[in-house]
Amino acid sequence: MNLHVRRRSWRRLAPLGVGVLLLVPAASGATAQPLDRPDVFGEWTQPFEEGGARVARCVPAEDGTGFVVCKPTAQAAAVLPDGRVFYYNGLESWENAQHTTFTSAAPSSRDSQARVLDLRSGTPEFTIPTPPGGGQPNPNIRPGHRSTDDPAGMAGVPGRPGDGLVGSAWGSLGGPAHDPTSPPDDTAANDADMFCADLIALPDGRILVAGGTDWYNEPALLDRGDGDPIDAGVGELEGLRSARLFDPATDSFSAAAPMTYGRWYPTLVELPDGKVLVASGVTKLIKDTQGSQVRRTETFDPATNTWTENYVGPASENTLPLVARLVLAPNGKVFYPAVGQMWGPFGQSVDEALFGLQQFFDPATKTWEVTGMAPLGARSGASVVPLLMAPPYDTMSLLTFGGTLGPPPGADLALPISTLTTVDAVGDVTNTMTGSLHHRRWYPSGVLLPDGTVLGVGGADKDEVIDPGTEIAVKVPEIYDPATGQWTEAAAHTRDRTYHNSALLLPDMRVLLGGHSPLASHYAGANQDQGPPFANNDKDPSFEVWSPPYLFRGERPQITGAPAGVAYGERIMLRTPDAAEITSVVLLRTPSPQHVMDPDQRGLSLAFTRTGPETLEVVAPPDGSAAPPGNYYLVINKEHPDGPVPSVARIVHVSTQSDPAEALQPFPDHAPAPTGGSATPDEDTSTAGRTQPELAIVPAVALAAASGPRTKRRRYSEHGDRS
Ligand SMILES: [Cu+2]
Repeated sequence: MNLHVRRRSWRRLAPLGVGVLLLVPAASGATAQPLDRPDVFGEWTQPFEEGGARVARCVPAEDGTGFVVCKPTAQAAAVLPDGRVFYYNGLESWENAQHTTFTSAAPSSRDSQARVLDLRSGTPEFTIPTPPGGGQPNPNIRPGHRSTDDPAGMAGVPGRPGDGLVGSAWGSLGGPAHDPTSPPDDTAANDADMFCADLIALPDGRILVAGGTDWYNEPALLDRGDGDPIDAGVGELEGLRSARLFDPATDSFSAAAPMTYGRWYPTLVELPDGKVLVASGVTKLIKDTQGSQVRRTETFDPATNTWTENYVGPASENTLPLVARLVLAPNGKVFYPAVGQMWGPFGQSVDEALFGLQQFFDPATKTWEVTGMAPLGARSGASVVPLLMAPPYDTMSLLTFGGTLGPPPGADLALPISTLTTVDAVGDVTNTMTGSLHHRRWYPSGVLLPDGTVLGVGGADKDEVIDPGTEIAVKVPEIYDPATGQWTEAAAHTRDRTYHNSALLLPDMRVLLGGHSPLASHYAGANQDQGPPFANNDKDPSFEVWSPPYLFRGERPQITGAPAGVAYGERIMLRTPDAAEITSVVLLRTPSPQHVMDPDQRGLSLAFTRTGPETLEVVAPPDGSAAPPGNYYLVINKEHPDGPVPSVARIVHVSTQSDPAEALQPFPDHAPAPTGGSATPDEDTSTAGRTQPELAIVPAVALAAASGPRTKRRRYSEHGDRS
């Protein structure tokens, strides 16, 4: 079968009830074409959400505040060792804000609610963890304290060494350290927000959530929480020192030790020994007077529940943007490719010109080293995805796509630029251009797929933090093929997925797309949907699942035996009735993205030999630099003329320890995409958004129900060309 799709035109039909667009071939085709081509574009499920469409998205709160409580959206998410999905909200309770964001968002905000989504049965099920907000309020709060009680803390200066440029300069002059914040003892409901923390899967499968937000007005002039008719003051988001651990065995949170530095929008990345590095983040976002983000890193040891500050001298400090993209490189050092989120607001730094420098952090020496200026300088809101690595894992290529250019405040318009940055085992770094996106997009998610291609999905055409509401959602995902260096479009998803979207590879090798928590249009309080021509900036708690084209190439291979624990360098035996047809064996780290950043995302193709009609001998990764310890998807790919066909994953634990027990397979072989569930209706009310070209494919059953053709035409050529 040849997947070469010749030039053709398509006609789009009217939306179904929930706004799904349909795609049918033009009547002018010489031969009848299939109505949908999931083997080329993949296929999305209908959106579904907690409680379904029959449960209102927002209901009155029971606490007597007059607030509403809304279903959380997956701003951050992680696949758990049992195959379920942990997620939590962003901008919780902004539906209750009044007036402008800058005066009312902070007192209206509440701690983000977490959920666990279970798709293993094929029907979405949702669980509420204990406590739902994760806990661990700002440890800097003193009882009865008002911000004005500590003017130096409220001013944010001088601070302490490492808090920022000012604190470090002050410390070098010998000045006495002073806490850079003065958080008020206001409502306790928003002192522990996981929003703007980073999350990471520890080697044992627990999820560490470090940092986050304490919301308050500073000064607070009027406060509904104190009985005043309105909120008035100047909003502040204090970066939390707090850290929490989510245990999937009990669906509950517990305290982790707090960090030394408060961090809002930090980055967590796992090191070769299973410890976790934290970098960047800011102590106070809005009235930041430190002149930069936190300049020192800390390392978390899960075995002792302790953070250790990494400081041996000035070379231990660095200036990085918010949510700086970091990745563990083949040389065992942490690489910063000069990508982050440049516009907070106000994530500016006085030395932000240095954000364009590519650098390594060496965990052994605890120092930074610059490798050079990134050719395009600093990039904001782009996605960074390591391509599949091959033995001996001495080279890693990072695909960086989308985003905007320039240090803060950066540009407004997103770009279609894609680059490859290659880092090798001796620390050499090279940068090259690769194929451009078809849709320029800020804030796309990037998902490495088991066939080595990368899904770029979601985002908007502008940096919507600059003027929220003016963005246009990009609903057509794209697939990058490293073999050709080209992107091809995929089937469009239904809902806007702009700021705070998240996309994860599920154990069945489908992609879960969720999250959409944009800022209020023009920072104008709760009235998030201001109607056309501006985008509907309501949050969206729904999910959609994409079945990639490789699931429409016939029977999938099966893993019938795999060890639960894989030790570095060992040879393991896999059982599969498809041994003769297996072309690759891959390991993919279980995902944990937030703010379209997953520093631990990585995939390794493993060397293997066929040792029998139903057995493969597979060579495990050599060490923690190639594969940091933790849970991975183990997947086998079967040969097919149109491209590899992956199995459903076994979840294996990679570390220094073997475990011959049978590895868990959370999803059954040959399971269809999840069915059941529904979502409250939503629509993009931006004028431009409604007229943007779209390509969407839905199952034939929905197609049969369609009526009322629309006549918009669009031409496509050579989709999915793999010849
Ligand atoms: Cu954010």
